[in-house]
Amino acid sequence: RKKIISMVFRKLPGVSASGMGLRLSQKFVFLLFLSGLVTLCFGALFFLPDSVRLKRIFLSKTESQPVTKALEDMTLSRSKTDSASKDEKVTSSSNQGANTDTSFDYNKFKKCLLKPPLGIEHGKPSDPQTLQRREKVKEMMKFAWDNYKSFAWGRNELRPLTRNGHIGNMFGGLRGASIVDSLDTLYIMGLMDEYNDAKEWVETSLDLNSNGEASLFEVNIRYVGGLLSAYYLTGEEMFKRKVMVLGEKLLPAFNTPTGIPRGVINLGSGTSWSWGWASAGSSILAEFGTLHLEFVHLSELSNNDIYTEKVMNIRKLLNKIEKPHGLYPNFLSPVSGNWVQHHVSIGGLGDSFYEYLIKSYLMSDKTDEEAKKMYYSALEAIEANLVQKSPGGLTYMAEWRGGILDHKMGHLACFSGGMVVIGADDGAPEKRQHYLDLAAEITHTCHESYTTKLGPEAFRFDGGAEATATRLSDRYYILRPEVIESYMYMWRLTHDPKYREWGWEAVEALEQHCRVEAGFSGIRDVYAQTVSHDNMQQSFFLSETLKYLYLLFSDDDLLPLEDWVFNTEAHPLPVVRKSCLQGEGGTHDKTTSE
Ligand code: DMJ
Repeated sequence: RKKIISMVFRKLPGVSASGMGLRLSQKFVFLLFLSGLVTLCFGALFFLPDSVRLKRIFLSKTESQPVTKALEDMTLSRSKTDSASKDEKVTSSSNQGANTDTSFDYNKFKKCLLKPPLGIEHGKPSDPQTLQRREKVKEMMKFAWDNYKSFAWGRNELRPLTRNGHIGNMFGGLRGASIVDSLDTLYIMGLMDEYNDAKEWVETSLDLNSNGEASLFEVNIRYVGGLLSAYYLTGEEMFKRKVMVLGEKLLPAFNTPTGIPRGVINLGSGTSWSWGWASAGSSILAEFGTLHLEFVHLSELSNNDIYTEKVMNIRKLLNKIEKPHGLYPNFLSPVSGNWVQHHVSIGGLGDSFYEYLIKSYLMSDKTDEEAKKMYYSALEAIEANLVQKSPGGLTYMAEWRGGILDHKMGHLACFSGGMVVIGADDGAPEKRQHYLDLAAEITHTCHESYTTKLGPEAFRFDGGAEATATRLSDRYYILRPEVIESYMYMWRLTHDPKYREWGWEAVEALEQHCRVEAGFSGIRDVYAQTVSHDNMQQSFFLSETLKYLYLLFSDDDLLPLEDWVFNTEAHPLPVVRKSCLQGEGGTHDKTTSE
């Protein structure tokens, strides 16, 4: 420091070499220099990309808003129960004195459902064969769960061959992904002992004070989605308290120049950044575009608009930005708000963004006209640019790279049969039949890719290939749900029995190829004669694959589509009936409620 000061003085003209005057001016100049330095340092910190905490302290009142409102709610609901866990107690102490009752009225919510609330008897099929198939799926769930409980309890996933747990690095130190992902599946299947074990674990052991690097998308779809649906299905306040604490921890990810969140967030510090593999620090369409359903419900439960504002801001930007041929590329800069690459896909990196547009419309009780408009225009652009017919007559969705088509479809893209069919009714009347046909054709293509009754990660339509994986690296199957998901929606909306038959083929194949002594495992090559297991029971197998199979063999009154939309991890979230919730409540025949 001395060196710097003397350098500064040496350059200052007019400073006398001796006496009082010199000491005073030296002090003055020194103070001036020091204050300049401090200002510079603070300024620089604000412009660092991850200066989230500083911004929180010094800027915007809206950043602190969720804390107060969400906690008001929690404080009030906590007075009804004394089982709040450590993480909730810590935050509640900062909210002494909140006294406005903003808590969500669960009973009113139940009255606003069109079909009566849940009971485990719902959906029981009268036909004995279907019932037997449904029981089989329930047995598979119990088997997967029991093994997870025996060998991996509290870890994120089960490794069924080595009989141990897997933690991974997607959830920022959060544990028990398989437990949170399974809550609603166990509940709707009536596996009540298992559900109660899961609930107790969430209550006593789900520690939200973790400090690791999490995928915003994965934590949102699995943990936030799982806790929200557990709350809505059961009315257990504990799930609501947990999800509000977690929801708030995700908010700093939106502190970017555009409000488009980055992909990775440290749940402890709130610092966020982009995936190293995402080009030029971009955010991924399927990640920032798959928050809407959960965030709207976080606002509903907390009576705080901040969550809805965050996702509506994303939508505003997407609406404004120019889209090549009406398409949405997969990479967007959270700094400039511009597309980074022109790669468009209905599979990985793009998929659930489109899904959430139509589901936002449906979940809003068909009032969200903007989501509706965006969905049907996106679908039109997809049809014009991506939908193809193979020489063998199979309809598929190719990928688009700056105008050049890659004739490949991922397993992930097979959800789109289900997406197109749930949106068929609300499109232009003259398009209704067309959408039903398109959904059926895509689902048929995906079924064709299941040549060994399970299908590869990606299949191609070039060089003579017809829905087959031509590369060894594309031949794995990791217990993914998308094809079965489309069977379930196609069944619900057409009641064509072939979808139940196709679902049953998948059950038999899962039993034959993926069931091992201690759980279910993915396989490395769906075409190989001798099976090679990947030693992983993914949490989405319990959350999605088995749930969709169970629903496929259930009657339509189990989670009726008039009342529920499924998030992209198959967690059911209720349709928000604003006028009913704000009024007297009660849309269904009260004699059948409870
Ligand atoms: C799930 O986590 C979700 O379905 C997500 O949208 C895509 N990937 C997996 C299942 O394949």
